[in-house]
Amino acid sequence: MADGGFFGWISMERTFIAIKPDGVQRGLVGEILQRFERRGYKIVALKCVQVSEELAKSHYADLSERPFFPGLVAFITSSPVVAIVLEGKDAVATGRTMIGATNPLSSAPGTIRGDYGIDVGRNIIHGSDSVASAEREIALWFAPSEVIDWQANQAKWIYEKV
Ligand code: IDP
Ligand code: MG
Repeated sequence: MADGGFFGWISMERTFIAIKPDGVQRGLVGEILQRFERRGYKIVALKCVQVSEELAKSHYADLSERPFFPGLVAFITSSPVVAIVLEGKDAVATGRTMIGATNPLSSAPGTIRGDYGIDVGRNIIHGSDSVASAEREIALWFAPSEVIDWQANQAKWIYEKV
């Protein structure tokens, strides 16, 4: 993987992205993937998942005491989710920037939630909020064999040093 070149303190990372049931039902999978691909992020894992209650509760364990938790679990298990691992420089924080604020009404136009969403409980997409969360979520959603190490031929046209 790239060492980051001049901006070497920004590391190559993996982040967990999930297109939620609303994004899948609304036919936004292609548009969302295209944004990340065009930016230069590499897809290293991808699958369609009918989420179990167990997986939903584990994924959102930090929010289990919140009043909206039952509704969130019901929503995320209601219809398929597209689960993705993206790899690239600063993938976690830049992924969150591209996704936008939790409440779509507060998300800037140009972000995924700012372009496609209105209600907080229908905000289209999940993205890991830290490198530690990304590691936990990738391990929760994917078997190690489902996450692929591969070299993108275009890497040298995206990064100054590869
Ligand atoms: P994030 O997805 O931007 O990281 P979190 O605070 O981690 O936001 O919340 C996880 C998810 O829980 C949100 O994306 C949203 O789907 C849902 N959620 C958060 N706050 C609310 C709320 O106040 N009402 C309903 N759903 C909420
Ligand atoms: Mg979160």
